[in-house]
Amino acid sequence: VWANIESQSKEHLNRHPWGKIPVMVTAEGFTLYESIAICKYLARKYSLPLMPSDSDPEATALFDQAVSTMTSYFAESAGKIGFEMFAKRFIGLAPDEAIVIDARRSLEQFFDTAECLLQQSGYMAGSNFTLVDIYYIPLVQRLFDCGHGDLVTSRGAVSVWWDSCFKRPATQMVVAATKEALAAARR
Ligand SMILES: N[C@@H](CCC(=O)N[C@@H](CS)C(=O)NCC(=O)O)C(=O)O
Repeated sequence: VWANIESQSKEHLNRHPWGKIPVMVTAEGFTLYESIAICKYLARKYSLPLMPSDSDPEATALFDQAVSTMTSYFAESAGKIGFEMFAKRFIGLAPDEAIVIDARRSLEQFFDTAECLLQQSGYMAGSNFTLVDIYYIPLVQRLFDCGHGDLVTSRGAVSVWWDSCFKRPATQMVVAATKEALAAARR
């Protein structure tokens, strides 16, 4: 519903030519869309210790590699499960089971590889919590909401990684705010 009405309004398309969310507009009128770009901008602007310094090319390359890994091998499948099992419910449509099964198969493979990497590194872009871990949080939370949390809890290092992301106060605030927004949408 939102996609058809709100996101295609002229006002929103001026902010985001593809009619998606999120998009941010600062008090000074600087407009930016694409969640990865927005997070990087905020981390740079406020000097948050969430990504390597530009003066370290190798660390920056490994960070970029982890961002690309997330977008290429995780986000699409996790997004499909979220869309089929969560978003569609709000517009009264049933999930397409074949899409869910296929996406889950891809995620099994993704988390098998992530398990090996996380056993060595602890976090998605190395040994520190970074923006890349933050990029995963909403979609992993959505997998739990959709009954696919076992993809995470059945794997030791993935589970430890998720617990350390989930227990962070900022994550807890986002989870609580999301629950509140969903309850309001259902009322
Ligand atoms: N790559 C974009 C994805 C944007 C996106 O697909 N947003 C979804 C919500 S999570 C949306 O706006 N859906 C409404 C639509 O497709 O019309 C980002 O990370 O910002």
